[in-house]
Amino acid sequence: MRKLSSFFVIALCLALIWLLRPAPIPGTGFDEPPAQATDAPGVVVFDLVDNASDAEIEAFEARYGIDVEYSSDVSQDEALVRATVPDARAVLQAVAGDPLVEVAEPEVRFEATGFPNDPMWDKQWNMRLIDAPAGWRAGSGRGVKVAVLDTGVSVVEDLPEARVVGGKSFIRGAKTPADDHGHGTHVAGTIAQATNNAAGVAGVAPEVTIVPYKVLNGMGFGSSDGIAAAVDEAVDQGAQVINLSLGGGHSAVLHKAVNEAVARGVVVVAAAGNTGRRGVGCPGHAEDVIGVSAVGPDDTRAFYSTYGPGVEIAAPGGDTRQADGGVLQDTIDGKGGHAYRAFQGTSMATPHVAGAAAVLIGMGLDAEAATTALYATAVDRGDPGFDEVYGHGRLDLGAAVRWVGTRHNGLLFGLGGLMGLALSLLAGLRLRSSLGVGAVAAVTAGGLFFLPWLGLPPNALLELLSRDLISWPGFILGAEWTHFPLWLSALVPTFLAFLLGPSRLLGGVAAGVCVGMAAGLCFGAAAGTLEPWWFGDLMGRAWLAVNGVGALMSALGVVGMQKMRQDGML
Ligand SMILES: [Ca+2]
Ligand SMILES: [Ca+2]
Ligand SMILES: [Ca+2]
Repeated sequence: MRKLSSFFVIALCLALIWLLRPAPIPGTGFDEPPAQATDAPGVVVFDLVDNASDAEIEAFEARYGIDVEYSSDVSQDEALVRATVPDARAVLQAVAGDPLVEVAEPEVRFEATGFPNDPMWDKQWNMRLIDAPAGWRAGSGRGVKVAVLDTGVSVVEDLPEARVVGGKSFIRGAKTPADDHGHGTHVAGTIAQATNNAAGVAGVAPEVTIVPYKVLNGMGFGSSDGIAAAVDEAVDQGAQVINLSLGGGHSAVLHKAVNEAVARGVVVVAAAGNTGRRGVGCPGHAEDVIGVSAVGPDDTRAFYSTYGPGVEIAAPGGDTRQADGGVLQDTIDGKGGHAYRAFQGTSMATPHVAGAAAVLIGMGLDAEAATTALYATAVDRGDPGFDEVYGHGRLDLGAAVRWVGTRHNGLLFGLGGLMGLALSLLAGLRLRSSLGVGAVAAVTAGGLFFLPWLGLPPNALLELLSRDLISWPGFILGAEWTHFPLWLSALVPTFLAFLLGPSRLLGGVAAGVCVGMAAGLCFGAAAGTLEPWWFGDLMGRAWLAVNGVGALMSALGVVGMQKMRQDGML
């Protein structure tokens, strides 16, 4: 019976972890897709089986009709070689499965620049102000559809074709949603500019898909019914965020369209306007539409920004009167080419918010939760609290991402606590002991995640205590140690179980740590948030799951010992 219920607990906890797993939480690095080979001539790099003999390498060359050389004069032991080939993709396909080849890839160019390597990054004060790099660490809005309703969007050097998909023109005479003005492409660039591609500038959410809807003509004008129709269409096509860097007099038709979009779970973001006065235009004034006012490089309201009821948040719109004070993105130059242009306006502020919302949605939040996170973490500017000029405050994507991370720890805290309590109660421990095990498990799994909210002066110890035990090596030794496989295993829990399990005082603590670690490991396996070294994704998850169950077994052992002690059998 005891055995049966123990297995039942394990199954229940694992099912809970799987069901409650949230969206992936940011990893520690910028997750670049692997380099793609083209069928053009190029250099292919092969990591051959270590200490491959000269004869083996010569046979390899003969097999594929290529001529390899060592990558450097010390590469012989690692058998790292390179070859210039006429068709890189064909060669890579041909060598796939060759027992001599450990890894093969097209040569990847690296530069000795910082991150990101976009050469004009230093002019992007706006991206630094909102902490856009935090968004890149959080997945860059991968897989999220952002509809840009504007003058159209054209593919330019720093906005690759793969990022701009589908769309439609609602302007008579314009067959496609291509841009014939420059405004829409610039706006799309702020959201999705190719980032860390060693060209041009960066964007807030470079992995999103931009769906362009041309609702403004080449002069920058459009009509309320065309815009309303495009809003409906964008929602029908599955857009999760709609960017409206436009505004005008009140339109009941447009008002209804945006309200319906929000009701259907879409984040709708609109510019407050550029009148410099009080009185937000339509559709930004709509209650459920995120109205965006603009700040300049000094982080105060830009001189042109409209304010008043309807503004929910502020974001960088720039001030081109100052040197490098505008918002710099890639757009069409009107002569068939492209140019990096600095614009200003609430139109430029709006896509920062749309991109930030897309990053949060990409982390697994729904529209409402993403909006809440943006509001809750905006940096308060102007009058204390909510005000008509900055709304909830100025956008801070870094704070929003961290806020979501805290929620992740909060969830693990609850899960770990529940598992510890259930396990102990089902094993027959008294309520008081069970609560103790649950409490230790909760803190182990989620850390004292609420500490940052207490308003204490920041210090490293508080930060450490606010983290889950699994992330401690990453915090103490450096981010890469977060994924050290021997820590992400049942090793420490099992050791603790043996060492402290028999102790009357510390047995419960050991059981709690085991359960907390088990919760963290199983959660990592389910959500894919932990990536142990040496393993691929699937093997890594299997490692975490097996070790999570192992840690749980250790916990069961300790709890069993405690029960025997309780019954006077030990
Ligand atoms: Ca770029
Ligand atoms: Ca509003
Ligand atoms: Ca304020």
